[in-house]
Amino acid sequence: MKPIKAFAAILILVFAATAVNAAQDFQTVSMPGAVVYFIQPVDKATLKNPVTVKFGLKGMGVAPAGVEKAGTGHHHLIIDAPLPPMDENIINDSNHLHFGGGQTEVTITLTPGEHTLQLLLGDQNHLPHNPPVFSKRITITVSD
Ligand SMILES: [Cu+2]
Repeated sequence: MKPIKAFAAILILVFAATAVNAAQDFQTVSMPGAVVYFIQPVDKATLKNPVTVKFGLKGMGVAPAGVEKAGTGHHHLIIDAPLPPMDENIINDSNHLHFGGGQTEVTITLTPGEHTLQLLLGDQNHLPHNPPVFSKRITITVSD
């Protein structure tokens, strides 16, 4: 490798490492061992509308959006979508519901058929924690 190319490669590496650190710097640190999970429904459940979803959280606390308090966050319910980027504010749409008031359950109406649900904790700025705290993705069937 010619010296100029080696220098360019080093610059790119330094820039990439800085970018990774920057992403971690603005994220709220999660508590070690924190777990978010569904109290209900259970995975592979068949249900009728309306569907009540209850959010469980161990090892961290729930705080409303906008409240900066270490070891806390608020719930996001992801419906029929993959996990969003972990270093960006969680999108707010019909597939990504925010519970910025600190709610720990919701009752929703879904179209009949199969749906996936997943929980993702976000900090006061709707940003996933570092490391992120998300549940297993479950599948439910709505029968009516
Ligand atoms: Cu949010």
